[in-house]
Amino acid sequence: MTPAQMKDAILHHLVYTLGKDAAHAQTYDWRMALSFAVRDKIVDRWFEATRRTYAGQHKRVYYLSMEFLIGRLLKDAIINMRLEEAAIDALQELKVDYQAILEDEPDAALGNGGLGRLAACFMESMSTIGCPAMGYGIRYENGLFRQRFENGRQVEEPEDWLSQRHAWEFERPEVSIDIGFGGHVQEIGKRANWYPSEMLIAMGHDTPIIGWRGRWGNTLRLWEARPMHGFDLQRFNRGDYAAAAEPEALARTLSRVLYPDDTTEQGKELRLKQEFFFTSASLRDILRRFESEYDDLRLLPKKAAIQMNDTHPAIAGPELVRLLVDERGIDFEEAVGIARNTLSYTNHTLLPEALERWDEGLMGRLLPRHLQLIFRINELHMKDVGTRKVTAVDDGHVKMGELSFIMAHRVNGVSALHTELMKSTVFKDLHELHPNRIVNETNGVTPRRWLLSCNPRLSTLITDAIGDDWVDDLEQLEKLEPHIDDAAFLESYAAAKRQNKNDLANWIAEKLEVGIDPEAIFDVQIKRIHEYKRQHLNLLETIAHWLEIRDNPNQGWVPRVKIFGGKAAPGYVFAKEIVRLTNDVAKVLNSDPLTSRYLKVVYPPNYNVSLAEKLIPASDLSEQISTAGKEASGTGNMKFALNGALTIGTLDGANVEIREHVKPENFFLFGMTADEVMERRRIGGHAGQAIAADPRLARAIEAIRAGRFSPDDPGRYHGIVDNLVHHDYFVVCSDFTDYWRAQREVDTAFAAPKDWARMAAFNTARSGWFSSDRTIRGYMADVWHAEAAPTVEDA
Ligand code: 26R
Repeated sequence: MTPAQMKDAILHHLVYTLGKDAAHAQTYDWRMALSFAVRDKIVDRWFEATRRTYAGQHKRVYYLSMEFLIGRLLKDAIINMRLEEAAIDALQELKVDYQAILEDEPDAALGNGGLGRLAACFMESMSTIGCPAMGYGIRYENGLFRQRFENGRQVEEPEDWLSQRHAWEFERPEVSIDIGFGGHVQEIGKRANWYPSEMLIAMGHDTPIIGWRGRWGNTLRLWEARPMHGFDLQRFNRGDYAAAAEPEALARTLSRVLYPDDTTEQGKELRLKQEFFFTSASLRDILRRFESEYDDLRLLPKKAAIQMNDTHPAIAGPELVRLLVDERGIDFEEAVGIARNTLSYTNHTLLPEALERWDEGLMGRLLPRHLQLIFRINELHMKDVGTRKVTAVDDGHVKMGELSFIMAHRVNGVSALHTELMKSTVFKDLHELHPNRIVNETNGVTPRRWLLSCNPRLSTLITDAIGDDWVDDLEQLEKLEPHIDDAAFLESYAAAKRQNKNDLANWIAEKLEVGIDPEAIFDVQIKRIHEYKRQHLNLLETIAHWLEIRDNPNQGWVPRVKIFGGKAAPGYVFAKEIVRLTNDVAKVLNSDPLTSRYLKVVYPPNYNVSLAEKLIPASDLSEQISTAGKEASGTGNMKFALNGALTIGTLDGANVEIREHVKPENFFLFGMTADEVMERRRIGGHAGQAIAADPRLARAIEAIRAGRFSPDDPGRYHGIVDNLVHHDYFVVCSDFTDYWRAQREVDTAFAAPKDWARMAAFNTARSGWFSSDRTIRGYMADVWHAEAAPTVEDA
């Protein structure tokens, strides 16, 4: 596409799709016009991919996920369609600011964190590879809440990304599926009829996901909940307007909000309803498509692979069995076999509070037929393996992890360490019974968004050095290794980082009114706020360091800016206190004339995908400091390493594999191993011992306790202090001393800029394995048994 053609396409959409003339168009209008112009190009590729999938009778992958944290889509689409030059030139002629247009797009925040962002990276990689696939989820009207700070405290506000027209989706009223809840079951022979007492409709909305160079496009189909019947006209005519609208409002609540809990189990009926709603709609859509092509349901596992992203779609097991048995007359045992060979399950956390369990009573009320089938599936499994030791139904609860395991032919962990821990802890018994079922598929990230698009300076440098094959074959980055010995290359590498840091410093000055020194170490911890991720360990080190600088302010300290980003679940009191403490610490440190040129803390609110895209390219140090054994993988850790930030981290999740790839000497390791953590917890008073042994730690805790960061309310953080001193389940105190040591090694290393640049460049060169393209190829080979289709020629 030439710039002139692009300009025509934009103007065409401006006038005929948006009904605006150029003289009156606002940023929003230009953004929509550009999006539609780009979308037109995508649609052609997308149709072609769909045609090829049908024509080649390829196996399809269905990725069922409660979350897709896709963020902004416009730049991604432009880059993958290779339309950047045309768009920039066209807009320049139209005198419209390209960057302002990109920034105008709201983030699609349909996820909480890692699990949802992984699903988004997977969608992009499947399209790049040409894996015929479809993502299925919920079209939340309100995505993850918007975070604001009020006197340092987190305030949540509804996020309303759909208050403007969404440029990328196509409404599919013809794809409307009825979903039932409640009611009763009538058994007739081996089958049963379920008569739900409540019905609503799931309507599809399709977003095309285009791969690199437009070679392939898949669909993300998100379900919107709609009422079966419109409003009640009788009631309306009687003047009872609220009651008339009630059934409609009730139905719509199912796709109203994304549950904002990152961990704590919410025994919420609405959540179970959401899970069944999107899972059932997706399965019925999948079967409908399958039956339009094939007439033997026993072929299903050959032609469809259905991935359950964590246990949120775990009801897929019993629902698929129900659809096969009750609605298609297949024998129960055979149906279980077909379902199991089609389904697979990814576990994303071993935290006990995040493993879903549903009360039998609730399940029986909402999904009476499914509860019956769960009992039968469980009995059949016990019969097959010849033991009653493991069970999916226990103590009046349905355990969704066990149910998923039993109903899947493959179960995977998301990093090597996490997979081993699955085998030895949560799924120990099931693993012994099914030793080939658990496999590892270490997570990855898409290099298109997380390098090419977010870090143009580094991307250009890389392409100048080794060509651009790295974009879809990221392990080509190893070709950078010889360049690392070239002083000119290293200098350019450092210069790109430096410019990224300047940009970020300017952005922070403008948005937060905090001045930061671009020469300082940009030390970044961005992720959901959680005790196991230990933002408070980072804060304790910050405070201890601050106190030490104050002791001796004229020594030549290596300047540092600590950047935090992340949201706390609204009901997670401890996490919210950490948010507030971070802001209180920032306030005191940033205004301390003795120390602020050496140490600052910034905490931009509302961390999300587009903020990550700004922060990661400008980072020097990546904080990956979770308690070993608790972070299943992490994916932010990979984005940082790829963009040349060095990691300070524990042997947890994918950190272990990152360290192996980038070499131990280019990674700041500290802390106990997962085994050591488990042992340390058994020692009574481990925290007290650690505090007694390290005066720096004792002083930092005392500063918080005495109210130095909350002088108007000295007791404000006694909860945090008591937890640290008396419980400290996440062994913050026991890891502090080694963390401190590693941080001082960071100072020393950073003071030698050439060596630092070499280490950073080495991280980039060795991060190729962490591409989600590699991860997807692993799933295709080991889990889905699917092959790529022949892709379309390059865009
Ligand atoms: C059940 C419900 C309350 C719930 C629990 C936990 C809902 C959502 C979650 C989020 C979890 C499971 C999550 O995001 N896990 C993260 O998955 C990433 C992708 O695999 C990992 O990198 C990351 O380590 C892990 O915490």
